[in-house]
Amino acid sequence: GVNERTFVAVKPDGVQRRLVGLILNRFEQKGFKLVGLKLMQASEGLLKDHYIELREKPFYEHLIRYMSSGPVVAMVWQGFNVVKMARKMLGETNPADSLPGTIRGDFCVDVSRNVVHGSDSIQSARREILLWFRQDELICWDESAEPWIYE
Ligand code: DAT
Ligand code: MG
Repeated sequence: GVNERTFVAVKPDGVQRRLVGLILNRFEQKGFKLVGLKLMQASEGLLKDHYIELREKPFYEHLIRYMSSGPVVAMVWQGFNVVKMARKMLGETNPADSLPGTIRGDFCVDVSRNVVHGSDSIQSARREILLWFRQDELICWDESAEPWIYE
């Protein structure tokens, strides 16, 4: 429904490469509503928890080091089908498999420098939003454009 939310983060490479505005822009232009946004240096503990499902992977430690190598921009977007749509807008995990027009397809080439994160399911979105944001950091607001975005 329109109350669906997802967690998206611009990774340290995206911040360093000044892609934050552009990534925000894509989600805004699509018609999703921004309900949470912050620049932060993620702790190793937070990142290990965030990527807990990948703890057995050979690239896990490397991934945690990359994700803690600089600030990230954490955001929560709300809208119809936003979890699935955000993943589509990101492209495939490996930028080599990502179509032009997707964020990863347009802005990166290396799987371990893939610029952006997006929750992969409604359950992960719920878990990740709770992990990254306090309740009072999520803002419920009426968007004036809503009748032009939804019938
Ligand atoms: P996604 O970020 O598309 O949800 P994932 O959850 O499988 O992908 O993996 C999390 C991140 O880990 C991914 O964005 C980049 C990194 N990663 C995934 N597979 C990798 C691999 N084979 N080598 C290096 N890093 C990898
Ligand atoms: Mg994932």
